[in-house]
Amino acid sequence: MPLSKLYVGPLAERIARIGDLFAINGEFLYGEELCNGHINTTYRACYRTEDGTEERYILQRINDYVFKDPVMVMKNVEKVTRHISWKVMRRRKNAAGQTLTLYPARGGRNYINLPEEGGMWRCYNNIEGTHTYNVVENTRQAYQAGFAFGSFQELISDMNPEDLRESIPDFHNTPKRYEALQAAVAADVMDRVKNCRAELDLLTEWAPMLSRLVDMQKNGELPTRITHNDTKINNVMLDADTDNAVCVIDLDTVMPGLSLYDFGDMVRTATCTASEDEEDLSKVVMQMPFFESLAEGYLDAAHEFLTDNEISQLAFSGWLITTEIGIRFLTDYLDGDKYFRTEKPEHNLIRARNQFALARSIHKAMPAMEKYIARLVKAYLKK
Ligand code: GN1
Ligand code: MG
Repeated sequence: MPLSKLYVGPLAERIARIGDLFAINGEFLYGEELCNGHINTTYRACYRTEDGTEERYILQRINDYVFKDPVMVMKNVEKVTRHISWKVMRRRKNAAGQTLTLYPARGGRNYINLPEEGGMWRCYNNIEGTHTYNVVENTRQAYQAGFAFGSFQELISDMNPEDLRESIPDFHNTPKRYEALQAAVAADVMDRVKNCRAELDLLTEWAPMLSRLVDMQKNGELPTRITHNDTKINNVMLDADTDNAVCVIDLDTVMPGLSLYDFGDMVRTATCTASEDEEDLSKVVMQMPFFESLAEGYLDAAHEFLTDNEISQLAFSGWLITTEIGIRFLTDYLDGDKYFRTEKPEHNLIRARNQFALARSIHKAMPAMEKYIARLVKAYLKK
């Protein structure tokens, strides 16, 4: 992973201490921090087993500011990973369905609460021979990301959404996200509203479109499914040699939702080659060839179970989720940067501006995107 830092000293000691509580065999060699996500703390620990081979594991602390009920998160993750294992084993093939596996902790659960180490920890297998990309570089990666998340949805499409709980209520409820922004504007605790008038005006203009998907869900026009809800390009592991999709990660937000939330977040992160905090907004553009590959990969895996109504909103979901994440970054900026990890002043404002630029670009391309989807669907019907 590009951003990892290798540590020796107190951090390595900490990692060894936490790793020692899980069902890991062997002698601790080293640990490193993986700095990809905005939320959890993630370490990779390497052990030498008795037969001399090296094995790596992921140790992760669940951020309990973001996830108020970490046990609920773990129950959701357990159900989904076990269901996928069950299905992949029965099919005896790897339909991009290799899954994260939880290792038991001392005391018999798949997690352990360590108040002295900041809270709840869990341990996953490290998916070897793979890598991730923070931004998409070519259309092949876009196809593979679409295929990976489409396959993930297909693998869990026969689970009962009522078996999982909402670990973050209203996570993708865009109108509620907008209400939270308006509350942050009214409170203006950091005196920052003056820095984002243009963004707030833009959102006033867009506000009538924000409730489309939740309204369709309420009216029974879109089915509730179990979805991933955080389908950023860097949450899919690709084979290090071939870039074929191997496994999707970051399962903390698996919960009942709409398939369109997942597709929308892929459009946000797999069709633009600039990162989500790129400040040169001329680079923040949705690129049609990437969208085409992404849609093809996703529908290759998912077209059989998606409904016509879901398919009709694929392009729109890209605009909606990009706008929604922009709203969330802006809200956190106004709240004083409490939710997303920031690395520089105004980082959340920079991210919000970036997302609104991308949303504009998606909005402009929407007719072309819809046309392409229609063409793909027609081709499946002919097969
Ligand atoms: C957070 O932790 P990370 O980077 O995978 C966030 C997502 C946002 C994303 C924006 C639980 O995901 O919803 O889309 O940042 N996750 C949570 O980059 O809020
Ligand atoms: Mg995440």
